[in-house]
Amino acid sequence: MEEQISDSVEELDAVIVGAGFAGMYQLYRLREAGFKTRVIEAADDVGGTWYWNRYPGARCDILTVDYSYSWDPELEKEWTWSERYATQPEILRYAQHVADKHDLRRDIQFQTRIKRAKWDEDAKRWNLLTDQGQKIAARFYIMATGCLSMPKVPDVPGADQFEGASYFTSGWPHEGVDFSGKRVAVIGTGSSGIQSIPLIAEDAAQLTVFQRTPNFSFPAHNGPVAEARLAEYQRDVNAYRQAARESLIGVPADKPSVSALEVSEEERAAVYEKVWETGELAQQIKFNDIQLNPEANETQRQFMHNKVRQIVEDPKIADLLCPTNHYIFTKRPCLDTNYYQTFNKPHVRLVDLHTQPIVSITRAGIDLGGDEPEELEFDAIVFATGFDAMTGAIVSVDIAGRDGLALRDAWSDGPQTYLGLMSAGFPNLFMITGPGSPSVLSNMMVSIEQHVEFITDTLKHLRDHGYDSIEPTALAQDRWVQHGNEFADLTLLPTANSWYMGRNVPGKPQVFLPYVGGVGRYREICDEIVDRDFLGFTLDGPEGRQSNDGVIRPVKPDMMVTLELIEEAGAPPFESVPVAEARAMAEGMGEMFPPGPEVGEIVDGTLPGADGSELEYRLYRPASPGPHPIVAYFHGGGWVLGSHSSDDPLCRDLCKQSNAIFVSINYRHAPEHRFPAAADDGLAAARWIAAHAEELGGIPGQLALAGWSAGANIAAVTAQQAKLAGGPDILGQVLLNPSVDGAMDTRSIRDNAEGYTLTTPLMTWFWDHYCDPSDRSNPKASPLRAEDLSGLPPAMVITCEFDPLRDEGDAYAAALSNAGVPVRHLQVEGHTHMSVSWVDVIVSAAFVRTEMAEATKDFFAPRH
Ligand code: N01
Repeated sequence: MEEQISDSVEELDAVIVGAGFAGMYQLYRLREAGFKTRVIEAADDVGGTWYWNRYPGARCDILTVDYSYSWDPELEKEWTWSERYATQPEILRYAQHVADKHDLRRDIQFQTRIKRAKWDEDAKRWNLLTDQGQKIAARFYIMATGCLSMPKVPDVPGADQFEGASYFTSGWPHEGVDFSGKRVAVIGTGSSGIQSIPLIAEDAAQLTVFQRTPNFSFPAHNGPVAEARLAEYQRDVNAYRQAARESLIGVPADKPSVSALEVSEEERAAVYEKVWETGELAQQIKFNDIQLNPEANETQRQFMHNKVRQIVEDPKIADLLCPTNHYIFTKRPCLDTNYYQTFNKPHVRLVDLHTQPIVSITRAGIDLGGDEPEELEFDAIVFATGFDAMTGAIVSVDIAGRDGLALRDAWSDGPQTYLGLMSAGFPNLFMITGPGSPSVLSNMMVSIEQHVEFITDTLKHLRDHGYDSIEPTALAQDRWVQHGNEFADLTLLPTANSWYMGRNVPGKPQVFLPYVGGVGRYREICDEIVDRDFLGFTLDGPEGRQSNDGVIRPVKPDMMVTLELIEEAGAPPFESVPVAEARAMAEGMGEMFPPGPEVGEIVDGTLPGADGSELEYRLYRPASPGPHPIVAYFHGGGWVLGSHSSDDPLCRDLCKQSNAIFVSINYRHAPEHRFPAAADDGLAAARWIAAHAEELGGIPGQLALAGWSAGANIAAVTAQQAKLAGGPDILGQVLLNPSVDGAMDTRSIRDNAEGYTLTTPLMTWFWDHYCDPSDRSNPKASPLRAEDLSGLPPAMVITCEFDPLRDEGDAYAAALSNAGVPVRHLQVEGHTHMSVSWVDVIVSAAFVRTEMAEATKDFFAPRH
């Protein structure tokens, strides 16, 4: 009520909401750094999720040695966990111990909630109002509200009519609940249900479990922490913690490098059995494609089904407990103690809500519909129905940012954040483990500590440099959201009806909420942003404004991961070894890539080159009945590497998609055959193919050219030479990342010739092998230098944002167009010189090949 609102305004540097592990550590750090800080907490003590979730069986599902603070070395020594997975009371005692030890409670205001938060642009402060009517003005407002703290409103009709006792796992009575002799219903079989059901079954006279979706659950094998694990940890605690920080999910674990489909069924079964026995979620993923490939995923899913069928005696119940509507690991898997065994007990019943849906909760119990309607009576109903995850607690506060923009509105289509830490339009508002950060896909302790340290260092930086506000730029934020979505879309994760996707809350926008790139990579990104002078942030203060707009990690995630793998492999650069060795290396690498799609037929043959020598070719024929148009294709490899078969996957894909024959030519290579051998072979091959179209299965007169990189150079030169020579007739040219100018003096070379495989030394090596400096301005080497481009065949030119050759390709597309040549120019965002050629590896570039195929079809059957 208005009259209860205080007139006075308390001034603080920072207000933190929430006294869980995030808020406690944030308070410790900010206080230590000299910021006047207060934590506002709704509960009457610390602990956050561990304060509220007191249901029977509540434990962590990450080993507690991992799920503990690493920032206090004394604490590491003085606290010993009694079990691998500590119970909720023990974890709460740990939180209380930390609060005592560091005297945190003196700066925590309990039993208080923030009701409203409004940004004051003039004062550069947040004006906060608590539910106690208290006004606080704080420069920084930090939401440490947890990812799973806002219980989902039960969307079961009649929930408020029930006259028996109702309990929520997310807000369990502190005094506990005695279920002995009671008829108990549990709705929900997520982690909370799966942990509590076995213990409730021990007490209750009857237990009925209402299951909408079965979950995957591994046995926790709880007990004392394994000696080996403890020894690994104690040997060098700091190294262990560092390994966790650099890992994928915040727990030290080997990175899987083998596909589940690469090993035999027996080997796979042995691996799954072994990880099942570990009882650790963090060790379950041992193959690199489990979260990417449905077929690979199916192997572990089947293993899990078999386990359930071995444990559960009634085959019908076992079937119901086997998840079939989502892939394993696309929902948070559970850890249990005797969950499946519980269904062998005679007083425990499983109701499948798909065949017997809940019609209503009634005064006496639950009415079921479907084929077998029933009216069931209960003394107690337990709702284990989950949370409005990741965004619920943040948008539940009335937050108004710059120009009164409501956070709720800004996020109406899903959370808009930069790094899951801040949101544009809401200066100085931080979220710890917010949506867009690894958060719930990681060991929360590791992610919490990283965010707390990032925020603390940022606040210190602002103070030290005279800034009083910080906010992400719209561009940086949009591209971060895009990056997160693209990363998630590479995996199977968005396919499930999970709370990760917001699908458990009716009406919630469906976007993948956490960042799937992993904690190690994410940490590197955050560090790089700071190193690059707060890239993507605007810092403002009385002494000036710094807006370092830009995009972090703009390369598409699949390309980014592939580049990282290449770097880790540490192969020597091609130009550092003799040519023969470089060719062997290139061939070996090619063999590691997926083969590309099936085509109708592949035929190897020879044709005469410009000097009369025999050139090998490989012909790719579509599966459809012929004859087909023909594309003469020139492979990449800088005129030095590669052969008629080295772009096999690309040729197969283009052949299949364009329904044209592709003839890939092994033109003569440098340094054995220097300029203009390859260029001359291009024309010779085109002529021969035109003359022999019929016997190749082609349609006479239907010939186009295509090439990639140096091969696109040959294709472009061949088109020019054919024009000058008056034939053969070329109907079109597809130039993928063409090398068209030996001057090597463009911005894209300066920007992209490091870190994206095609480097300046390598390009120089190629050019030097291919031709003398004096020849480089010859249009037969640098087709961009041709004086007259008019009358050339229609072209499709593809250039990629992170290709050093981008600018020369763009220039060639523009020059062709200016000369009146019909040009389709595709400028591909977020990709590199290699992206389009790596078929079935860089899936985000697959659309480019489809466009290339469409253009090819158009050459042969113009639509206009
Ligand atoms: O919630 P959930 P949770 N009618 O959303 C069902 C963490 N956690 O509290 O799957 C009928 O997973 C719902 O069905 P469906 C952990 O990250 C950790 O169990 O939507 N059923 C589902 O079965 C976890 O993932 C630990 O079809 C309804 C269940 O309720 C996260 O918290 C322990 C329904 C909800 O499962 C959330 O777990 C506990 C309806 N109207 C939790 N609405 C540790 O071990 C929902 N359901 C650390």
